Formats: sequence, C-alpha cells, structure tokens
Amino acid sequence: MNRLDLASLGRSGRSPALDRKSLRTGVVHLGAGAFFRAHTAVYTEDAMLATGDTSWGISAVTGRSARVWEQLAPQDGLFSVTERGSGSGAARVVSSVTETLAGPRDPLAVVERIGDPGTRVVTLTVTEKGYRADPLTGRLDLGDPAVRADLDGAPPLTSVGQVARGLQLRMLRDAGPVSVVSCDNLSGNGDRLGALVADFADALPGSEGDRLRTWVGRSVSFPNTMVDRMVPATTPEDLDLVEGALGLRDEAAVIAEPFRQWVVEDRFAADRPRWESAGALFTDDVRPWEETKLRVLNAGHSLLAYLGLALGHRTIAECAADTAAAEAVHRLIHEEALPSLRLPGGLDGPAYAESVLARFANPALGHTTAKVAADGSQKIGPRLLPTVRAVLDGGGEPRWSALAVAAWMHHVATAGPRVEDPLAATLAGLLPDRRRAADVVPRLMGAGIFPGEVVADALFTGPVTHWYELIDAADTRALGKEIAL
Ligand code: CS2
Repeated sequence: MNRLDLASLGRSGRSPALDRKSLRTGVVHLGAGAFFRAHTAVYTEDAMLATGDTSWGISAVTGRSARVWEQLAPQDGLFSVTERGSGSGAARVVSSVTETLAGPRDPLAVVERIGDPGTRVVTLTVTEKGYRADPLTGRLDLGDPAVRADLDGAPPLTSVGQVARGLQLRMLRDAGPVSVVSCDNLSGNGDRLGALVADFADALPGSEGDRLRTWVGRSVSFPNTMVDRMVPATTPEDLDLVEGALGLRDEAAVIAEPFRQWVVEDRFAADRPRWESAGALFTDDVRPWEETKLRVLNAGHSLLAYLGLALGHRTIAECAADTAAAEAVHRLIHEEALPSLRLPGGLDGPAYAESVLARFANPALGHTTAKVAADGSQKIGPRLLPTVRAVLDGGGEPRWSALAVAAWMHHVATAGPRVEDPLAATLAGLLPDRRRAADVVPRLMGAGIFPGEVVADALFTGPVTHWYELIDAADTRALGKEIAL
C-alpha cells in the first residue's frame, strides 16, 4: 500500500497546491474531524492560494479518539476531498494542515500552540457536545468531571479548557490578541463560546480568573459563524474508491457534497486569513444566517434522520425519497420554521428551502440517518426549540416540530442504553419499563433539554404524544395519512 504523504505525492509526479516550504502555522484548529477537513481546511487553503499569503497553515488538533491522528499525522497532514452529487468537481488533495497534534495525548502541546505568538486564529469544530454546556442554560457544566479536572489544573482535555489555558498562556507571555472562531451548529456559537470561556475563568481560584477574564475581554474576540457542508462518515468502500482515483492510499479521505458555505461575523481581534477570497461571506450580522440554517436545514435533517430510522431508511436521501417523510419535512420548513425566522437580507426563504431539500435528496452522498441522529440531546435545543417557542407564542400548535421530537424520543426508547448520545446513561435511566407514549414522553420531557414552559404546554406535549403513538404503532400507512392531513 502506497500511503499518501508528501514523498509519495512527489513520486507520483504531483505536488501539493501550496508551497509547503513557505507555509507557516497561523491557525490552531480544535476538532480535526471530517467536517473540518471538508470545510475550514479547504477555505483556508483556497484563501492562501488566492492571496499568496502562506502564513495561515493549520495546526490540526484531534479530539477524543486517536483514530484521526493516526489518519492525518503519517500523511504529513495531507488528505483528499471527494465531492459527490451534481456539479461535483475533481477530487483534490488539501495541503493547508502543517501539523497534527493528538489532543488527548498531548494537551500541553495544544496549549503551547494556542499560546504561540504566531497563532492569530483558533477555529473549532468540536460538535455540539464538545462544548460541555448544560443544554438548558448554555452554561459550562461545572459538574462534568473533565471540566473539573481542567479547572483543577490538569493538562486540559476539554475544548473550553484547552482554549482557556491557551489564552492564559498568551496572557502570561504577552503573545498578543487572537480570535477564537466556533464553527459548530449552535446559534450565537461565538458568543456562547466566549461565555463558556468566561465561565471557566470565573470558576478558577482567586485572582487567577479575574486576570484571565480581563485579558480575554481586551485581547480576544469570538466571532459568530454559520458553517454549511454535508459531510458523511467516510466508509471503507469510500477509502478503496479514493485509492483507485488517487493512486495512493488516503486514510484521512473525506467525502462531501459539492455545496459549501461560510458566513462569518467580521469581528477579529487580530489578522486573519482572507477567507472571503475563498468564497466566505463576511457580515456584521450572522444571527439570521445561523438561525435560518439551524431551523431549516439542521431541523429538517434531524426530522428525516429520526423518522427515517423509524421507517427503516439507512440514508437521508432514501428518507427524502419517502413520500410521507418528504411531506413532513417540507411542512416543518414551510409551515413552522420559515414563518418563525427573520431571514438574512436578500435571502429568498422558499428558494432556500428548495435548495436544502434538493441537497437532502442527493443520492450520491450516502449520509446515514444514524449519523445525523447521533447526539440528539445536544441538537434538539438549537434546531427545534426556537421554532416550537415561536409557534406557541403565536398561539399555534407546533405540529411538525413535535413530530421531530416524538421521532427522537422513539429513537431513544428503541435504542435504550445503546443510543449514541453524551447523555445516553441519563436518557436510558429515565426510560420506563413500558415503552408506550404515555410512559415515555413525560419521562423524556424531563431530560433537562426542554424548558419548563414548553413542557407545561399541552399544545406541544399533546402532538408529541400523538406522533409518538403513531410511530410506535409501526403502521406506515396510518402515519402517512396523518402527515398528509
Ligand atoms: C447534520 C449536520 O449530523 C448532523 O446533525 O445535521 O452535520 C449537517 O450535515 C451540517 O450541519 C450541514 O452543514
């Protein structure tokens, strides 16, 4: 097996797009998974190629599993992105990663990199659960043992701990201002991360926290961003196909849809890559972009995932081709999500919705319902609850958001302790012996995800219970009929 790296690429007569000798590291990225590789790393490479400024090489930090490090590090940080779907371009080798750090094994190296004066931007794709926030309050979960250990001064293993300790090192060294850019699907992701770092500082003993907070307030910005690209998990078959196309074995290969988007709040504390020259949109008001994407795309995705699992669909595209599921997601978007939103200026809501539905239907992508269904306890809040609230506030019944929540509850009840979720043990512990709607729904309403006023509103819990019963009856025709009503 001839594995992709700088030497093998050279031997095959190709060279990386960027001149690696002139590359310097200016970005630290936490969470070097597939999404980062197909999105942030591509934008950063394109920005360097467009401007010729090669001071934005990325130090890619891997998260919890050692697997990602084993994929990237032996390949000199090189990996390929293969697009699938109409309009897909040729597979490309991305060369913007200059260094791969194993976050769990080498946390002090991560702190050191963030503290390096050459670092001016820290980006994060650590997924919703990576922030270790309480789903209801959004505050740092100080009861989490990993957060506690980081606060007690252990080499930090949580993302917020690594950022906070890295910033502390910058403060001590006077290493200069830095921007910390969350690229995860949370509304107000930058503001939230800033608040979590402040929570971390507040929980430090004595004056240590005050000093850090003051310095962060003066020298660090946390811009909000909206990121978008559908990136399925790479399968062993994908790796073989990519090997055939590249002529080299790429263990870090990623597959993605052709579409990509990045809207970034123009609020940087220091210099940054010219991501706009790679197609990113800079604006003063990211909120409407984030909320529109979360409530339309991500909420629709979650509905298709949970309903798809109940209906026996393996992929999102299969589910999007199911008449009943397609109608449900269409109605969620048009009847509840779009009316709840303040759309970004210039965005045509129905046209946006159609483009999202077309992307769900991309049959080449192989995005699995199981993958999108993961970590529901962290996703329901940002994706569905603002819509639920908006419909309730208008005196209506959030029928389609309730369907998504009911399908999630059914998934949790069916999977039991095997559910892929950071709250798996809590959720499984809440499940009653009997898995009927009247038993399950009230229990999961108390999982610490749904705010009290929503749980107390029969206009929400009523339809959730009703949909749960229908899903649980496993009568596809009856479910389809109800959706068509
Ligand atoms: C998906 C997202 O897995 C999920 O929860 O909804 O990862 C989605 O594919 C991306 O946000 C698209 O930008």
